[in-house]
Amino acid sequence: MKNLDLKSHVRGESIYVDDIPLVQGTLFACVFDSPVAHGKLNGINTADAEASEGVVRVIIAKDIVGENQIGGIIPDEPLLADGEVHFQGQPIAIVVAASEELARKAAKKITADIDPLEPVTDPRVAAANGDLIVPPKKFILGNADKAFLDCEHVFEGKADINGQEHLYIETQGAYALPTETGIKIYSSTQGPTAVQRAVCKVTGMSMHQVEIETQRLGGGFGGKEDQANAWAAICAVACQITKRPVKYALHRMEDMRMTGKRHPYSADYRIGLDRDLKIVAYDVTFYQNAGAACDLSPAVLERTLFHCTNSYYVPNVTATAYSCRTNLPPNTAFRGFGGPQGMFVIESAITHAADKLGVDRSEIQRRNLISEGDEFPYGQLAESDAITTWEQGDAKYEFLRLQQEAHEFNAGSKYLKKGVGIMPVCFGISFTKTPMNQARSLVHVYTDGSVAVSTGAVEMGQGVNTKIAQVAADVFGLSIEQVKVHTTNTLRIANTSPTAASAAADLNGRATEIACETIRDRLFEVAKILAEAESIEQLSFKGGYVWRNGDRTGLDWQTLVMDAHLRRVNLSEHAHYATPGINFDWSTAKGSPFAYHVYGTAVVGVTVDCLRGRYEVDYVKCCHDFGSSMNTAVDYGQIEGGIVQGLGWMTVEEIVYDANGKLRSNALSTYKVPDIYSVPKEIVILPLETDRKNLAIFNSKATGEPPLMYGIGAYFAIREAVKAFNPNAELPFDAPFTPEKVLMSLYPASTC
Ligand code: MTE
Ligand code: LUZ
Ligand code: MOS
Repeated sequence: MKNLDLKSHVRGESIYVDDIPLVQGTLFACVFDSPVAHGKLNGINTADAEASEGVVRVIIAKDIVGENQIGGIIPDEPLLADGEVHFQGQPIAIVVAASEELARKAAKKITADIDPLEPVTDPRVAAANGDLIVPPKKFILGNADKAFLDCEHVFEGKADINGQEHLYIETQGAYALPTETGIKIYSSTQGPTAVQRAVCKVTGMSMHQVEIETQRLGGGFGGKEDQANAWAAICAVACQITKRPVKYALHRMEDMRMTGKRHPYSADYRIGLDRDLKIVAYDVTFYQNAGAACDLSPAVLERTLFHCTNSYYVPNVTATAYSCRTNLPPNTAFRGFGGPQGMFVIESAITHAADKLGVDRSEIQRRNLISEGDEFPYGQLAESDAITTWEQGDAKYEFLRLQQEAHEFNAGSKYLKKGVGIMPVCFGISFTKTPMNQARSLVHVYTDGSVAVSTGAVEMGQGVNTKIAQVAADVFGLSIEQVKVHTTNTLRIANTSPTAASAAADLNGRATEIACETIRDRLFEVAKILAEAESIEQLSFKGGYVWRNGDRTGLDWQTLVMDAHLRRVNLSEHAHYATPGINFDWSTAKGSPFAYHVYGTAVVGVTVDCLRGRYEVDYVKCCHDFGSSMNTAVDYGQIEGGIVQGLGWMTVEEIVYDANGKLRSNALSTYKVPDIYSVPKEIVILPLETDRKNLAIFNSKATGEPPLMYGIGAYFAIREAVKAFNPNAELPFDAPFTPEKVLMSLYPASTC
């Protein structure tokens, strides 16, 4: 079963915000944003813009009817700067004009009177200044301080990880229309309810006046979990003031400049091992670069802690995390949500130990994989293990043979060197904030037998609508063509969690399953009469027919549905699902927050050109825990995409802000992403064979985020290859490993 959007994508018929037919009288917004990263905002000169051709209105902070505030977790983010500016790209004024071009032209005529203040871009400097978004967070398991005293080997060091631009193909955007009750907004958002709340805040309207509609996204990757809010709020404010429809679809460079990215982190680690290379103690401190406002940073920070020991069992852990306020655009959710950064640090610590002890890093990795029943630092016990994917991957791909092949190749090659990196991954599925793990589904069976489903899930390319349609088709025994999954709309489905945490198919799929089963059971009662069955247990639906005791009856689905309607049976259902059995208590920093974990192990092979510093990824081969996939086409696509996105983050994608907080990598000419020529030559996926039951929809585990972290293996593979060329290289743990950094590390400084 392929992704249902396939054909409309290929034909160019899929509708994104910028494709919505415009209503007569539509105006266009454009933002004037801060040219300075930190300063006192004394005044804004809008007169020239106001006099500019086609301009209907210029809006500044004091014009906002409701509150000038869009902060979700903490109210620390004005929609429009007022009195101060905190990052380059911070919206200051909104120009509303008759066309996109005229709005942009006018916005260029605005100037701001700003007294610059010293910007801070380094999270460690912010932490030293005491400038934290929230108080530090900590996980403690066992007693690391005490355990270090008995360790045979102790190593400490520092690891740095850069951010990542989301680069969704569809940029941020929204289209607001005035309605009789309030306002309707088409938004490219992962979180229609989050947009609704932000719009209510800035307009002063109630939630029942505000309708948010989302057809699909041209990618979100976390970048539209929270950060779609601002653009919808801007359109809403302009719509409310002008009483006209207002649209804003950002240009790529506006989007790159004004929106936040994956959080960069800097971390200090200390790792202690015993004689048998068992990790006995781990102490880690994370400095998260949150940017200028809270956004989702505390939740991201928490997931960094949740995944700070990755797939390993470490009995004594102290993990501390600081969310540091800097003068960068507020950083936000990005596939993995802080988890990948936590994992990179322990992988660095293990590699450090391996280097010093003269063993292969995979030896330390393998000896410390978590077993069923082991305790994570947050108190949950592993309901499964990391050893099985490692062993099944090893059996199929022969890790040692791959490593030996690389060594043999290197012995006979002067300037090309190969490296191999193994990367086990363990990722918890559920929002770590327990109340967010709920969803609703609205299912209608129409009298012609067709089925319409609405849920809170947002389709963003990950195939969630295909999976939801499969659920309904499966429960009713219909073909997928008889089911349509409709737009995500806050009038049909209220109080939604964002489509995030890889949990959308689980949560919304489960709610859909419950709704469909409720309708199915009502229909069984009718079928029992029509098909003359003794009990409903004898009945089933398959292939558009009612079956009795395993035999097809003459009663077809459409006849049954119409008959049920004439008997006044309810053919609609609105169902609710909440993940059972999960909890987390921050007062003790313990609990069982995850419905289950996804495990996997990848082996990544690279070849480095040691004259030029360039490299190629030869292969990524993984053994991945799908549970039992309900859609292999979609899930394999998620794994391939996740791997390439993870590789990009670890290798070529480099975000550069200068000391003044100006984004230098502000376009695709200066920010490199993996293209078709730089993706791995080979990606092999081996599904883990397991019959374990889990809370996933149809026992099919989430695939959205976990595969991204296989990309971390490439960093360490490149490092191996560099060491093969220059065994004395000084190799700090500082991702991404760009070709430039590789080149600089291949040769001693004196020869460059
Ligand atoms: N795949 C595509 N094609 N586009 C996306 O934007 N987002 C990722 C992942 N895969 C994304 C994607 C992220 S960050 C998440 S959390 C999950 O999809 C969300 O969808 P799911 O919960 O249905 O897996
Ligand atoms: N979003 C969120 C997430 O709000 N909470 C989470 O735990 C999470 N995890 C992954 C991605 N997005
Ligand atoms: Mo994904 S970072 O949970 O949107």
